[in-house]
This record gives sequence, C-alpha cells and structure tokens, in this order.
Amino acid sequence: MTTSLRAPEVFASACPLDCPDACSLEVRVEDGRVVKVDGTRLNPVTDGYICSKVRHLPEHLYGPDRILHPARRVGPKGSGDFAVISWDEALDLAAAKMREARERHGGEAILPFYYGGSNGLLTQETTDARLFYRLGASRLARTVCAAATGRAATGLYGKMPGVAFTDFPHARLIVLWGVNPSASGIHQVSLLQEAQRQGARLVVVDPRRTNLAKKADLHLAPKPGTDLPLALAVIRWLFAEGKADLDFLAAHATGGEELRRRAEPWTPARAAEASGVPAVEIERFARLYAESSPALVRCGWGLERNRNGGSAVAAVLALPAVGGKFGVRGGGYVLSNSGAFAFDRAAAVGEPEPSTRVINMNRLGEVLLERQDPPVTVLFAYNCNPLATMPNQEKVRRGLAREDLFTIAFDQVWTDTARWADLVLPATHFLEHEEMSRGYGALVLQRSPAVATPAGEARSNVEVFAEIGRRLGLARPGDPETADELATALLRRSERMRTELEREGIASPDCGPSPIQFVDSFPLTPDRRVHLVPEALDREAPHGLYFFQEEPASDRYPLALISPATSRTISSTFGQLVRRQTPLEIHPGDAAPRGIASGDEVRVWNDLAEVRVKARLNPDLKPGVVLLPKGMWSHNSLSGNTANALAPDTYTDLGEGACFNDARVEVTRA
Ligand SMILES: Nc1nc2c(c(=O)[nH]1)N[C@H]1C(S)=C(S)[C@@H](COP(=O)(O)OP(=O)(O)OC[C@H]3O[C@@H](n4cnc5c(=O)[nH]c(N)nc54)[C@H](O)[C@@H]3O)O[C@H]1N2
Ligand SMILES: Nc1nc2c(c(=O)[nH]1)N[C@H]1C(S)=C(S)[C@@H](COP(=O)(O)OP(=O)(O)OC[C@H]3O[C@@H](n4cnc5c(=O)[nH]c(N)nc54)[C@H](O)[C@@H]3O)O[C@H]1N2
Ligand code: SF4
Ligand SMILES: [Mo]
Repeated sequence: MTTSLRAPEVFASACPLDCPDACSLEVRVEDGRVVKVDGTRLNPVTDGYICSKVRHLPEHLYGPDRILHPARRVGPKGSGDFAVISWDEALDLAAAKMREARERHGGEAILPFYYGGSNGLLTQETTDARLFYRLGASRLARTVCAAATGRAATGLYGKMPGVAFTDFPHARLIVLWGVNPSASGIHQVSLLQEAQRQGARLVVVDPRRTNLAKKADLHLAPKPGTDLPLALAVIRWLFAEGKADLDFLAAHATGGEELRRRAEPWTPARAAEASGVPAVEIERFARLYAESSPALVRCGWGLERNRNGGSAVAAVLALPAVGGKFGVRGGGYVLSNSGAFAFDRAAAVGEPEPSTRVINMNRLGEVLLERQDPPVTVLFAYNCNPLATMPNQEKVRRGLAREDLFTIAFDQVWTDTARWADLVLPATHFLEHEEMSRGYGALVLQRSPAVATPAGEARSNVEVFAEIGRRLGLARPGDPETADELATALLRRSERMRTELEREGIASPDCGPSPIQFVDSFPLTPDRRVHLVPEALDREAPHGLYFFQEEPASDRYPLALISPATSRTISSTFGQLVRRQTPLEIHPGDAAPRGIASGDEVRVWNDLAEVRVKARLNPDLKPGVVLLPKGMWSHNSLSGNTANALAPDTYTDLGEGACFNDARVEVTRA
C-alpha cells in the first residue's frame, strides 16, 4: 500500500516536445512525483489521447539514467567516470572556464550548442541567448532540421500559416509528401482516416511503403533525393494540359512563367528516369491533383534531408499555387506553422544579437577538429544531444575527445554526449519547471506550469543561464529572469494572446485556429504574393533554384541509407529507454545477392565509418534503400555508432541544412 503525504492532484499541462501535435495534457501528481500523464481535448488535435512515449514519462523522469546532481569528469574523456559536485562548484567552474576562454582567445572561443530540447518557448533563446550574446560567444546556425524547408517556405510564402490539421476532413485529396505521421505526428493519422471515410483520396510520396502508403490510393516511391524532378514534372503537366490556374498566378504570384520554363525539361519520362517513379504514375498523380478540390499537400521533412532538399520543397510548395488550390477550407498546404505566432523574442532576450562568427551545427566535428581562429575551447551543449544527432558522428566524437576542449552538457539524462563531457549539469523536465509551448503543426499556444518537484538537484535552463551570467558579472538590473517575466516579455505585443492564455489556458495565433489560405492567411512576403522563383533563393542554390543535382551513389556505395523518425524516440530523446539493438532494414532483393538473412550481423559502411548491426529484411522499402532510424544511441548498435556516423556533413542546396539521407553505403555480412 502506498501512503500519500499530500492528496494526489491533477493539473492541466501541454507537451512542448519536438512534435507537431502539441498535445494538451492532464498530469496526476502524488507527493510531488508525476504518476500519470494523459491527453485532454483542450487542444482539439489531441482529442483526448497521447503517444506512448509521453504516457510513459515517469520512466524518463525517475529512471536510472536521470542526471540528479552536477558532476565533474574524473576519468579519461568518454570513460563515463564522474564525481558529484555541488551546484556552487559547478557554476563557478562553468563561469571560470568561460572567463578563461574569453580572456585567452576572445568570446568566440565559446560555442553554445542547442536544438530540439524540450522545444518549449522559455527554455531556449531567453536567458541563454542573453548570456552568450553578452559574452560575445560564437553564434550557432541551427540547421540540423528544417533549414531547407524553412528557406523554401520563407522565400515562396514568407512562412504563411498552413491548413489546420483539424481541417483535413474537408479535403477531397490529401498528399503526404515526405512525411510519416504514423511515427512523427500520430494525431494526424485519425484526421486522415476521417478524411478518407468522408471520401478523400490519399497519395503518399515516400521511398518506403509506410502504413499510410498501404492505405493510400496511390503510392509514389521516389529514390531518396529525387522529389524535385517529380514535382517539376507535375508542374509541367499542369501547365501543358491547361490545368494551371493562370488567373490565380496573375493576381497572387510572381515567377509563374519562369517556373514553367524551369519545369519544361521535366517530361514524365525524364522525371521517371531520375526518380524511379513510373511515368504513368506521375501523370496519374498530376491528373488526380488537378481534378480534386479541396486538395491538400501535407509536406514533411523527409524530402529536405538531401542535396536537393530546398528546391524540392520549393517545387512541392509551388503546386497549390500553380494548381489553384487555395481559397477553400482544406485546400492548400501545411508544412511548419512555427511562423504563425508573433512573439517578442528580443524583449525576452534583452540584449541585441552581436555580429560574432556563425558556426553551422552540421559541421560540429570539423569545427572542433580543424584549425579555427579562434579555436572553440568551450562547448556548451544543452537542449541537444549532438553526439547522437549531428552528421559525421565519428568526427564529432574525435572532437569531443580533444584534451584542450571543455565540454559542458546540460541535460536531463546521461546522454551519449553527457558521457563525453567534462562538466554535467542536471536539467529539469517540462513538468518540473514552468514552460510555454506553441505547436509547429497544431495552431495552439499553451502553458505548462511547474507541477512536480525537480528530480534530485535539477534546475531549469532559465535559472542556470541567469545564474552563470551573474557569476560572470553580466547580469543587469531589469533583466527578465523568471518564467513569468519571460512569458510577459514574449507576449508583449499580443494582449489578445495573453488574455486568451490566461482565461482559457490556450490561445490561437492571429490567423485564428483554422485559417483558409488566401482568405484568412496570406503570404508574409513584402508584397503579399507568392514568389515562385524568389531571387534570393535563386542566388543561394549552388546552380540556381530548381536545379537537380544528380545521385551521389557510386559503384562502391550503391545503397541509399535513410534515417527517418520512429515512434520510440523523439530524435534521440527517450533513447535511454530503448535498450534493444536496432536492426538495419534492407529489401530482400538487396539482401539476397549479399547473402544476408534476417538476424545476420552486418557491416554498413562508407568512407566515413562502419556501423555493425543486425539485419532485418523489409519488403516495404524501395530496392536500393536501406534504413537505420534517427535517434539511435550508441547502445543500440553493436559497434557503438549509428546512422549519423555514415551521414555526410554536406549541405542542402538552400539553408545549409543536414543531408542525412544522402548517406550512401555498402552492406556486407560481418
Ligand atoms: N515519434 C516521433 N515524432 C517526431 C520525431 C521523432 O523522432 N519521433 N521527430 C520530430 C521532428 S524533430 C521532426 S523534424 C519531424 C519529422 O517528421 P517527418 O516529416 O515525418 O520526417 P522523417 O521522419 O525524417 O521522414 C518522413 C518520411 O520521409 C521519407 N523519406 C526519406 N527520404 C525521402 C525523400 O528523399 N523523399 C521523400 N518523399 N520521402 C523521403 C521517410 O521514409 C519517412 O517515411 O517529426 C517530429 N515528430
Ligand atoms: N540520422 C539522422 N539524424 C538526425 C535526423 C535525421 O533525420 N537522421 N534528424 C534531425 C532532426 S529532425 C532533429 S530536430 C535533430 C534533433 O537533435 P537534438 O537537438 O539533439 O534533439 P534530441 O535528440 O531530442 O535531444 C534533445 C536533448 O535535450 C534535452 N532536454 C530536453 N529539455 C531540456 C531542458 O529543458 N533543458 C536542457 N538543458 N535539456 C533539455 C533532452 O533530454 C535531450 O537529450 O536531430 C537530427 N538528427
Ligand atoms: S510527443 Fe507529440 S503525440 Fe506525444 S504527447 Fe507530445 S505532442 Fe502529443
Ligand atoms: Mo526535426
């Protein structure tokens, strides 16, 4: 029998994790500990249920891998030997190392490194940014995800808010392009099913036959990195068959003629050759798209993670403009809705951004290993597990092993990165500190109060960065420092959102909870038009926008390795709970000539690294494509490294994003 000191309490909360659904939650707390987490209906997308990862949150919060105290490395780098120290010692040490780096080499020797984290609004780019700006630290180009999609969406539409998930059932055709909601946003699946029940047709564009592809009316399986010719062929078809909406283009777009010219060479036959999708299927898709209304493109992130990613996303986002699909509920596109909310980030930071050097996070290994002026001597990783999630993992590991580098890892659990750090700081979880979260899919802003007692001595980002600032003499009177002060600063420009949030616990962006594109939401470009061939993007792409860069496979490395999201982790978050080995998925047609059977140990290798794992035959993959998921930890493979060790640190054509799915490999039996 359990004896409760305090009566159990139930709190309303919201999930800020890096997931488009932004669930509204109900959290049961006993004696300061979270005992149960479930979904509510406050955010209509949640519809009363949540994923199993967050339902099992107590295992993450109170499991053996939770970091409970600050700790200092006592063994060799990477040995995992640490001794507990007090917060006072830890903060003094962090401050001393940063002061020393700045005195010796200048502030740019300090590199803050952060990305997915909890994805909450208060725990990144608030007191942390203030500290690093005032130190004159290097700035980070946060490009590991959504860099190419972000550039394309900004260039074409100024990040216009997209169709609400809850409007899926209004569509007659839904195209899932490079997105797998069964893993990466489960609430979209029931809304898609509802749309199908109401007669909508479903098209899936994905190199593997996902669960949703099995239920689709049409599944196009391009080779990874070839969505661009596919989308251009559809655009060409729309113009050639007189199905382009020339009136819409004249009234609301620029660059229509130029786009048509660039799409012209992409006949279905030529696109078929480049993408591996039969020409008849391309035409069938084009006709279906032209004839359906409302037609919705749900564009994901799977198509951006390669050399052609930016142009591919731009071409996909051009479809609803060329096809005239806007202006009706359920028609248009949805990608990221992160731009839908107007926050006063500058007020929360309270310090202008300096013009210090910018370091691209995808090149972390190179930056740590190759001569830089000044060198990076302090790496401060928080909201991020770079050893598990950045490309060119072996280089990152060698960088972390550098004796003259001082690495601080600030996290909730003993990640692969934390094990290589010199100083480890315990972070609170979103139920242990006050957080505010906005969906980047669901169009909602919510608060999640601190409802549980922090595990061990864990402290929040907001608190820790403010305290380091004080120790370095960088704090100023009036700096917003508490969660409340930061929330007020962020919402300074929107009285409406602030009152809605206070009164209802949830708020919509200015475009409302379910905007119709070109009725309630318009391009946020200066002239409010769609720019189909924006000059800035055309200049940025190495060979111009919509230029197709050929397949990087070679005779030595003929297989394309993709690493999509799974339902087990969110990026690498929760990976400590996945104890099993993760197999390499390979098509039976690729396994047979290599003498590989399910369960065999295999070597997956290229010039960057070799990864040893078990094999699992998967007939749903496109032949020539192999799969190791994203988010694996070193304990999930036999060799202690993952898909990221095989991923090049090259850049996407727009936004200098990561090219995980440009990994080309050979697989042999071990
Ligand atoms: N459970 C869970 N949810 C998550 C995440 C997670 O890790 N786990 N991650 C979150 C984050 S950070 C993000 S960015 C999103 C990502 O979510 P998604 O947009 O779904 O992105 P991915 O999982 O990278 O890939 C989606 C699909 O693209 C396919 N794909 C791979 N290469 C190509 C290609 O070249 N062309 C096309 N058309 N398809 C391709 C893959 O097979 C995969 O099925 O999900 C978020 N939600
Ligand atoms: N092979 C391959 N790799 C990929 C991708 C891929 O497609 N293929 N996709 C990439 C994508 S889409 C993304 S978004 C990146 C994400 O990569 P990361 O930014 O590394 O994200 P996570 O792996 O979720 O790690 C976030 C860490 O932040 C910690 N954290 C959470 N909340 C807090 C907090 O309040 N304070 C502090 N201090 N820490 C906190 C979590 O415990 C976790 O360890 O990974 C990329 N990596
Ligand atoms: S991770 Fe996604 S599905 Fe799971 S609770 Fe959070 S928002 Fe909902
Ligand atoms: Mo991401």
